[in-house]
Amino acid sequence: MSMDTIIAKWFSTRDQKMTWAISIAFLLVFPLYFANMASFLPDDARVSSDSSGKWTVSFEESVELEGSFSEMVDDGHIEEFDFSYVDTSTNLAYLEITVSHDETNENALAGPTIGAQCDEVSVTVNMVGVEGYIESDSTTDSTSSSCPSEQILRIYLIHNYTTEAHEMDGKKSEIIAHHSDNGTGRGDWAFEFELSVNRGGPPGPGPNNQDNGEQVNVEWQLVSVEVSVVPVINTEV
Ligand SMILES: [Ca+2]
Ligand SMILES: [Ca+2]
Repeated sequence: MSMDTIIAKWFSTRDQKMTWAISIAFLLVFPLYFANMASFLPDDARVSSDSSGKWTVSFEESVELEGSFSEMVDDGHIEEFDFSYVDTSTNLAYLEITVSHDETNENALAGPTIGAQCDEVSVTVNMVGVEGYIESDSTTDSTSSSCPSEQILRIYLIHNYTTEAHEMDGKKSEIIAHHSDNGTGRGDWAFEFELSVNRGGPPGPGPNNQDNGEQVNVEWQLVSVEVSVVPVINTEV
Protein backbone atom coordinates (compact mmCIF):
# COMPACT_ATOMS: atom_id res chain seq x y z
CA MET A 1 0.00 0.00 0.00
CA SER A 2 1.56 3.23 -1.15
CA MET A 3 1.73 6.39 1.02
CA ASP A 4 -0.76 8.09 -1.30
CA THR A 5 -3.17 5.19 -0.80
CA ILE A 6 -2.79 5.32 3.03
CA ILE A 7 -3.44 9.06 3.14
CA ALA A 8 -6.36 8.64 0.79
CA LYS A 9 -7.86 5.98 3.13
CA TRP A 10 -7.35 8.14 6.27
CA PHE A 11 -9.13 11.07 4.69
CA SER A 12 -11.66 9.06 2.73
CA THR A 13 -14.78 9.96 4.71
CA ARG A 14 -16.17 13.21 6.07
CA ASP A 15 -16.00 11.88 9.66
CA GLN A 16 -12.32 11.02 9.29
CA LYS A 17 -11.55 14.47 7.95
CA MET A 18 -13.42 16.01 10.85
CA THR A 19 -11.54 13.80 13.35
CA TRP A 20 -8.20 14.88 11.88
CA ALA A 21 -9.17 18.52 11.90
CA ILE A 22 -10.17 18.37 15.58
CA SER A 23 -7.00 16.42 16.48
CA ILE A 24 -4.74 18.97 14.80
CA ALA A 25 -6.60 21.82 16.49
CA PHE A 26 -6.00 20.22 19.92
CA LEU A 27 -2.35 19.60 19.11
CA LEU A 28 -1.97 23.31 18.48
CA VAL A 29 -4.10 24.51 21.39
CA PHE A 30 -2.84 22.23 24.19
CA PRO A 31 0.79 23.43 24.24
CA LEU A 32 -0.45 27.01 24.28
CA TYR A 33 -2.85 26.18 27.12
CA PHE A 34 -0.28 24.46 29.31
CA ALA A 35 2.33 27.12 28.65
CA ASN A 36 -0.08 29.73 29.98
CA MET A 37 -2.04 27.58 32.43
CA ALA A 38 -1.07 29.59 35.49
CA SER A 39 -2.52 32.77 33.98
CA PHE A 40 -5.89 31.03 33.50
CA LEU A 41 -6.11 30.09 37.19
CA PRO A 42 -7.76 32.31 39.80
CA ASP A 43 -5.43 33.96 42.30
CA ASP A 44 -6.23 31.50 45.08
CA ALA A 45 -6.06 28.40 42.90
CA ARG A 46 -4.39 25.36 44.33
CA VAL A 47 -2.55 22.94 42.08
CA SER A 48 -3.05 19.34 43.04
CA SER A 49 0.12 17.93 41.51
CA ASP A 50 2.98 17.42 43.92
CA SER A 51 5.94 18.01 41.69
CA SER A 52 8.91 20.04 42.88
CA GLY A 53 9.05 23.68 41.95
CA LYS A 54 9.04 27.22 43.18
CA TRP A 55 6.01 28.29 45.19
CA THR A 56 4.58 31.42 46.66
CA VAL A 57 3.49 30.75 50.24
CA SER A 58 1.01 33.15 51.86
CA PHE A 59 -0.98 33.12 55.06
CA GLU A 60 -4.39 34.13 56.35
CA GLU A 61 -4.96 34.15 60.09
CA SER A 62 -8.26 33.51 61.87
CA VAL A 63 -9.13 33.82 65.54
CA GLU A 64 -10.44 30.47 66.76
CA LEU A 65 -11.06 31.43 70.39
CA GLU A 66 -10.69 34.69 72.27
CA GLY A 67 -11.62 36.38 75.49
CA SER A 68 -10.94 39.34 77.69
CA PHE A 69 -11.53 40.27 81.30
CA SER A 70 -10.45 42.65 84.02
CA GLU A 71 -9.72 41.74 87.60
CA MET A 72 -9.03 43.81 90.66
CA VAL A 73 -6.09 41.88 92.07
CA ASP A 74 -4.97 42.17 95.66
CA ASP A 75 -1.37 42.22 96.80
CA GLY A 76 0.16 38.75 96.53
CA HIS A 77 -2.96 37.27 94.99
CA ILE A 78 -2.74 34.81 92.07
CA GLU A 79 -5.50 34.87 89.43
CA GLU A 80 -5.96 31.78 87.28
CA PHE A 81 -7.59 31.28 83.92
CA ASP A 82 -7.96 28.24 81.68
CA PHE A 83 -9.71 26.97 78.56
CA SER A 84 -9.69 23.85 76.41
CA TYR A 85 -9.20 23.47 72.67
CA VAL A 86 -9.32 20.08 70.95
CA ASP A 87 -10.37 20.80 67.34
CA THR A 88 -7.82 19.16 65.02
CA SER A 89 -9.36 20.47 61.77
CA THR A 90 -7.65 23.85 62.17
CA ASN A 91 -3.98 24.74 61.72
CA LEU A 92 -3.07 26.56 64.93
CA ALA A 93 -0.40 29.26 64.73
CA TYR A 94 -0.11 30.72 68.23
CA LEU A 95 -1.77 31.78 71.45
CA GLU A 96 -1.31 35.42 72.32
CA ILE A 97 -1.97 36.82 75.78
CA THR A 98 -1.84 40.54 76.51
CA VAL A 99 -1.77 41.61 80.14
CA SER A 100 -1.89 45.31 80.94
CA HIS A 101 -2.02 47.40 84.08
CA ASP A 102 -1.32 50.87 85.36
CA GLU A 103 -1.00 52.53 88.75
CA THR A 104 -4.47 53.87 89.44
CA ASN A 105 -5.15 53.75 93.13
CA GLU A 106 -2.11 54.60 95.15
CA ASN A 107 -2.86 57.38 97.62
CA ALA A 108 -0.81 59.18 100.17
CA LEU A 109 -1.87 58.68 103.76
CA ALA A 110 -2.92 62.30 103.75
CA GLY A 111 -3.11 64.71 100.86
CA PRO A 112 -2.25 64.13 97.19
CA THR A 113 -0.34 61.13 95.91
CA ILE A 114 3.39 61.51 96.33
CA GLY A 115 6.02 59.20 94.87
CA ALA A 116 3.63 56.52 93.60
CA GLN A 117 5.26 53.25 92.52
CA CYS A 118 3.95 50.94 89.86
CA ASP A 119 2.78 47.56 91.08
CA GLU A 120 4.39 44.42 89.66
CA VAL A 121 2.43 41.90 87.58
CA SER A 122 3.88 38.49 86.69
CA VAL A 123 2.30 36.20 84.09
CA THR A 124 2.96 32.48 83.68
CA VAL A 125 1.49 30.13 81.06
CA ASN A 126 1.27 26.53 82.20
CA MET A 127 1.92 24.20 79.23
CA VAL A 128 1.55 20.90 81.11
CA GLY A 129 -1.91 20.18 79.69
CA VAL A 130 -1.12 21.26 76.13
CA GLU A 131 0.13 19.03 73.32
CA GLY A 132 3.49 20.60 72.52
CA TYR A 133 4.64 24.05 71.40
CA ILE A 134 7.71 25.77 69.92
CA GLU A 135 9.79 26.45 73.01
CA SER A 136 12.58 28.36 71.27
CA ASP A 137 10.33 31.15 69.92
CA SER A 138 7.68 31.30 72.61
CA THR A 139 7.28 33.42 75.71
CA THR A 140 5.57 31.68 78.59
CA ASP A 141 6.68 34.00 81.42
CA SER A 142 6.75 37.75 81.80
CA THR A 143 7.03 40.32 84.58
CA SER A 144 6.57 44.08 84.52
CA SER A 145 6.68 46.79 87.15
CA SER A 146 6.72 49.88 84.95
CA CYS A 147 3.49 51.75 84.30
CA PRO A 148 1.58 51.89 82.07
CA SER A 149 2.44 48.29 81.25
CA GLU A 150 1.51 45.96 78.41
CA GLN A 151 2.97 42.49 78.46
CA ILE A 152 2.45 40.39 75.33
CA LEU A 153 3.17 36.67 75.51
CA ARG A 154 3.05 34.46 72.44
CA ILE A 155 3.24 30.70 72.41
CA TYR A 156 3.98 29.47 68.89
CA LEU A 157 2.63 26.19 67.55
CA ILE A 158 4.38 26.31 64.14
CA HIS A 159 8.15 26.39 63.62
CA ASN A 160 9.60 29.67 62.32
CA TYR A 161 6.13 31.18 62.08
CA THR A 162 5.68 34.25 59.88
CA THR A 163 2.75 35.88 58.11
CA GLU A 164 4.93 37.43 55.41
CA ALA A 165 4.36 35.84 52.02
CA HIS A 166 7.53 34.28 50.69
CA GLU A 167 8.79 31.92 48.00
CA MET A 168 9.96 28.39 48.69
CA ASP A 169 11.42 25.61 46.57
CA GLY A 170 10.32 22.01 46.92
CA LYS A 171 7.23 19.86 46.83
CA LYS A 172 3.91 21.43 47.71
CA SER A 173 3.19 18.68 50.25
CA GLU A 174 6.54 19.35 51.98
CA ILE A 175 5.86 23.10 52.13
CA ILE A 176 2.41 22.55 53.65
CA ALA A 177 3.94 20.13 56.17
CA HIS A 178 6.59 22.76 56.97
CA HIS A 179 3.83 25.21 57.98
CA SER A 180 1.71 22.67 59.86
CA ASP A 181 0.97 22.74 63.59
CA ASN A 182 1.56 18.95 63.69
CA GLY A 183 -1.15 18.60 66.31
CA THR A 184 0.39 20.99 68.84
CA GLY A 185 -1.74 23.35 70.88
CA ARG A 186 -4.57 20.94 71.67
CA GLY A 187 -5.55 20.31 75.25
CA ASP A 188 -6.02 22.34 78.39
CA TRP A 189 -4.47 25.79 78.37
CA ALA A 190 -3.94 27.51 81.71
CA PHE A 191 -2.27 30.72 82.72
CA GLU A 192 -2.04 32.75 85.87
CA PHE A 193 -0.97 36.21 86.84
CA GLU A 194 0.13 37.53 90.21
CA LEU A 195 0.26 41.08 91.50
CA SER A 196 2.66 42.51 94.04
CA VAL A 197 1.89 45.94 95.38
CA ASN A 198 4.65 48.54 95.40
CA ARG A 199 3.95 51.43 97.71
CA GLY A 200 5.64 54.73 97.07
CA GLY A 201 5.83 57.63 99.44
CA PRO A 202 7.28 61.03 100.06
CA PRO A 203 11.07 61.36 100.01
CA GLY A 204 12.88 60.49 103.18
CA PRO A 205 11.82 58.26 106.06
CA GLY A 206 8.14 58.13 106.84
CA PRO A 207 5.00 56.15 106.16
CA ASN A 208 4.31 54.68 102.69
CA ASN A 209 1.28 55.46 100.56
CA GLN A 210 -1.80 53.30 100.62
CA ASP A 211 -2.24 50.86 97.71
CA ASN A 212 -5.06 48.35 97.54
CA GLY A 213 -3.82 46.21 94.66
CA GLU A 214 -4.50 47.02 91.04
CA GLN A 215 -6.82 46.54 88.08
CA VAL A 216 -5.31 44.01 85.66
CA ASN A 217 -6.66 43.64 82.12
CA VAL A 218 -6.24 40.42 80.15
CA GLU A 219 -6.92 39.72 76.47
CA TRP A 220 -6.17 36.39 74.82
CA GLN A 221 -6.53 34.94 71.33
CA LEU A 222 -5.94 31.48 69.93
CA VAL A 223 -5.07 32.05 66.26
CA SER A 224 -5.10 29.60 63.36
CA VAL A 225 -3.61 30.09 59.92
CA GLU A 226 -4.57 28.93 56.46
CA VAL A 227 -1.52 28.40 54.26
CA SER A 228 -1.85 29.03 50.54
CA VAL A 229 0.78 27.50 48.22
CA VAL A 230 0.60 28.52 44.55
CA PRO A 231 3.18 28.04 41.82
CA VAL A 232 5.47 30.94 41.04
CA ILE A 233 4.70 32.18 37.54
CA ASN A 234 7.80 32.69 35.45
CA THR A 235 7.05 35.73 33.30
CA GLU A 236 10.44 35.68 31.57
CA VAL A 237 10.36 34.55 27.94
CA1 LIG B 1 1.72 50.92 93.71
CA1 LIG C 1 -1.97 50.05 92.72
